[in-house]
Amino acid sequence: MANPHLELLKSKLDDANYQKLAAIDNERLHEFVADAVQLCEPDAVRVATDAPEDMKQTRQMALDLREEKALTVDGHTVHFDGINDQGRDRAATKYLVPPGDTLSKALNQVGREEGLAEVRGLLKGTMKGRTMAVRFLTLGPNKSPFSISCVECTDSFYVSHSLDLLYRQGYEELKRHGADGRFFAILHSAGKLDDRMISVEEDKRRIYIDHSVDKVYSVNTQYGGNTLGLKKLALRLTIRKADREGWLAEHMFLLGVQGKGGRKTYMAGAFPSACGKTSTAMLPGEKILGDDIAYFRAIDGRCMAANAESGIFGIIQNVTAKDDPTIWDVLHRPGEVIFSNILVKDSTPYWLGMGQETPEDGENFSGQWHKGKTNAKGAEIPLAHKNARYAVALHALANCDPELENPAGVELSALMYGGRDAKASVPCQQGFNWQHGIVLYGASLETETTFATIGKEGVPEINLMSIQDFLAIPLGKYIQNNIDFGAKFEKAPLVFGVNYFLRDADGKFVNGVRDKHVWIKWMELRVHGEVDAIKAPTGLIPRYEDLVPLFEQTLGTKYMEADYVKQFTIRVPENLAKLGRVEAYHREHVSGSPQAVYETLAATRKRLEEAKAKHGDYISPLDLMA
Ligand code: GTP
Ligand code: SPV
Ligand code: MN
Repeated sequence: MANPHLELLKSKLDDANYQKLAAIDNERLHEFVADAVQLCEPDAVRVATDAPEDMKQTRQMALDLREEKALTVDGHTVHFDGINDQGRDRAATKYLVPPGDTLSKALNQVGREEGLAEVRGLLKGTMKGRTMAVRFLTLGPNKSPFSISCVECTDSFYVSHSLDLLYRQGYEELKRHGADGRFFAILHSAGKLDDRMISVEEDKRRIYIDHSVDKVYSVNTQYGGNTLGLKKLALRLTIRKADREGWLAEHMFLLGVQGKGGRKTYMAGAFPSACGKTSTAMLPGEKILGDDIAYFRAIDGRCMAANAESGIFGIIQNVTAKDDPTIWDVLHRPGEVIFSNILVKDSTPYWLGMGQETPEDGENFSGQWHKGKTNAKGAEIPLAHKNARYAVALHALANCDPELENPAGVELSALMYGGRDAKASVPCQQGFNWQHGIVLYGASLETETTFATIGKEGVPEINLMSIQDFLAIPLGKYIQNNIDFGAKFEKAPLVFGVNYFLRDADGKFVNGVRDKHVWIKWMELRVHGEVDAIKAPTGLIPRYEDLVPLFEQTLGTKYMEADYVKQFTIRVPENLAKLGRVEAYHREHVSGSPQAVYETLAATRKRLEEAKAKHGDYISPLDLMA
């Protein structure tokens, strides 16, 4: 046997599992798995192929190991993460930077040698007494220009089971590529577990991105965002690959918007974590194609888009029968669903804001829970975590777009950026052109931190294009790539800025949660050139008379002019203050930020000041029409 890694694998694996690895002619694969075995020392290794029996066995292992428990509805299970392991851990996530290489200082990083020694030290022997799963999955549709092979080794069968719901099987795909097959490698261990099967060494949680060799390490954590290798761990590697190859990997949903005469218009949208991607992608009556990660490629002069994933790891808080009928249905009927960090009572799941009565006790992320229970700091523990989630395959949704597996992707007509901006941006506006929208709505995105990451909630921050947590290339380069991408098309997608979180002087949201559907319908008409818009200093805003019928048709409500004025008034001081913060951020943190950013910010400031001289600090959209 020429390959020493295969020899090692042969000595450690039973024959059936060994044969599955040996059948793939790829030395790097054998090296990766052999290294994982030697480092983590599992008692057994289970290699899953694309076979349905393997998927069934993975799910059964998660139950047998008590990483998941069955719920009443057939196919439903629950998994709990540790009380302090309920979101992505930004502080513990670092890039391993090889000597001589540099990354923007806004990115968390450590020297490669030092980081490798640390994380590999933490992984040493972690799988003793356990089984390691070897998983083959693909990002993007199979057999397509978008496909990226991934291999994850993990000792968590909850993680392994979740991967089956969220991604496409990729064993045959990698086998087909053979010796030429490149793949992203992810090694995860939940580390030491307590008797509830929960990772206990939270101070030793590490998520290290070894981008120079397309590999990620994750240890002492179970929360999906820190452990599902194909989600945000691989996204960091994908962004580098996209940068090298001239395409874009984005933190965006993909939606097929239904229009006149049966036409379908595809839109994408970037919102920071817990800021509205899933909620927008699931709008009733439209077609969902993706809710978290999208790839864009220029193919034959057209902007083609595909979903990196094929499932949803979605926030369950505030999912109600009334506002979210499609997912509500999936969460109540038989079929595979993994609930995480919800409340369970009598094998039934409950969550915050579900619009119905909830029990006073049960099991949740803190263990046995009762109303009034407090945590170590004396604060009351809610019945479920705000970041409690569900994992389901997209095809379980009645309105899943039929193009999900189309290897060519779909043609994109519009994209949007939005965050939690309480003060400045209007609910919906269109950029004057591609570059203007990319800079003013994407590269200027200011938002508030949310429960999706560990740490304080509600802290304002700049989050470039809603993707800053995952950027693995210099920030300025990333912005320039986005600007350049639009120039590849004769007709670039329209770029919109939205804000679902604008508040009035009393701190109340000025929009209802369903209003976003109207903005989407307005954008659809803009794409087809069927409505006019008003030129405001920050972009093109909708006319009242165009929104009235859209509110009527989409939501069955009467849209009042006073509401329109309140929502679309241009708040000059707030916008100027925001521009100041954005510019200071770019100057200080975004090395190499494109000149176009500074020019666009300056031009916007000038337009705001001129409008202010004419109309005052708060400009009614009705005044701009004149
Ligand atoms: P990740 O999965 O973390 O990337 O987040 P996401 O962008 O998919 O977030 P999601 O759509 O699940 O929204 C998260 C939160 O925003 C939920 O708690 C929603 O209730 C809230 N939300 C969504 N839309 C609106 C809205 O229009 N108004 C308000 N006030 N809240 C909203
Ligand atoms: C996010 O935090 O943006 C998510 C959930 O979509 S996860 O990345 O899995 O934590
Ligand atoms: Mn996300």
